[in-house]
Amino acid sequence: MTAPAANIRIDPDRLWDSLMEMAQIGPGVAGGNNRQTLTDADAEGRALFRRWCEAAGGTVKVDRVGTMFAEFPGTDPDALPVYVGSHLDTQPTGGKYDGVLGVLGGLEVIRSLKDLGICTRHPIVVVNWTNEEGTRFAPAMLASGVFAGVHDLDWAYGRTDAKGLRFGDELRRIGWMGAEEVGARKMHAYLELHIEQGPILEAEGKDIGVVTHGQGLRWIQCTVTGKESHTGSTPMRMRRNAGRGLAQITELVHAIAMKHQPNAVGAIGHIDVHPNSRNIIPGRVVFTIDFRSHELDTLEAMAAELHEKAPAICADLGCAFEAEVVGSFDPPAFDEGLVARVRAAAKRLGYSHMDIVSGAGHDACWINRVAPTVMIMCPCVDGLSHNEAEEITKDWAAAGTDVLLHAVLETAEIVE
Ligand code: HGY
Ligand code: MN
Ligand code: MN
Repeated sequence: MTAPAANIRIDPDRLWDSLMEMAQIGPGVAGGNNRQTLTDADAEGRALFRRWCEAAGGTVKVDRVGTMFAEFPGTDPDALPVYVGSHLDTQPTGGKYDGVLGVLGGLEVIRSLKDLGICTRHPIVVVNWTNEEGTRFAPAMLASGVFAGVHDLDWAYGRTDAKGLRFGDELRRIGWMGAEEVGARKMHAYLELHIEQGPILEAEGKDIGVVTHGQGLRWIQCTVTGKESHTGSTPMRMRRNAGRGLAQITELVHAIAMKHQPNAVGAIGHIDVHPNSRNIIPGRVVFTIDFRSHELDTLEAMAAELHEKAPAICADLGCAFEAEVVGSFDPPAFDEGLVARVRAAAKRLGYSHMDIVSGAGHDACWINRVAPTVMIMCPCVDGLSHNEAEEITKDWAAAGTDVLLHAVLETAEIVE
């Protein structure tokens, strides 16, 4: 493949302006975003993205889980398209760049090709995957999981949020349930630009992360059932306090992760206490454990220890314990040829770079099962993400998108 000349670059100001304009939609309360999947804010962000893609000459198609595919033709209509993208949905206290940089970076690649008058043999498609975050409707990466054949469409439609609203009903309500069969598309390659969401690149002074692997993940939803009773008049020896089960399992999760350092991680981020009244002993606590490691045997050992020890902890407290795996994927290794191409692009462009394993999960982790896939990362300030204070610099955004541009051009083949 012909490598693009080093002076082929994107327009950093246009990219940054697009990021800031999208950030106006579904604003948070502290400078970030709350544009959760299948909310009216999500619908508004989708409409803006569609307008931008159509203005750039694209045709936007939507599949049955609402994923958006903005198609830009190549010179060879029979060539499989090169896909670039990520997600526009955010956490409830999310940042302006998680996912959004990958979608709008993909659009910036298209806009730059038009500016530069560059054509490619393969078509290029910019993707916005529905519900990457999994915070409103578990699991994370739901739409890309259906696309990759990991989840069944009807199972996805039946996922419910904390209010009992169904994914399929909410998708229809916001008007983004498309007709296209999910997963029918074949890809020549998939490339995803994403902020690191961790501290490594900034600490090492690197502009670019060449992502060789992702961490595997296990989301284990636990239910501890004790007995609601009066916090004042129930003798301590008679209590069946589900809250103590949560407290002891929280410490168990931490201890299990600390056994597998330096890479394994474990925490509990989602907790529902019932009835959550100041003067009632918790009768039921539902919470989700998030274990991750880039080593499959470590991941499986952490989950096994939890399943072995948690029931005994709860039995000692007079409580019942149930567990359900609500999210799971094994550590992905990305396409070696594409990884080498990303590394060479960073070098050609003069950007400092290093190989890295993605700590967070991404749609690329599922798409890696059905197409040659690679990720490109840029640093974020203090490694902070899933926090409204998430920040990156314009230079970091531009560097990552320049590398994406070059990797896409080599993969889609420039037509002289
Ligand atoms: O959970 C994750 O790793 C991703 O940010 N959804
Ligand atoms: Mn993300
Ligand atoms: Mn995220």
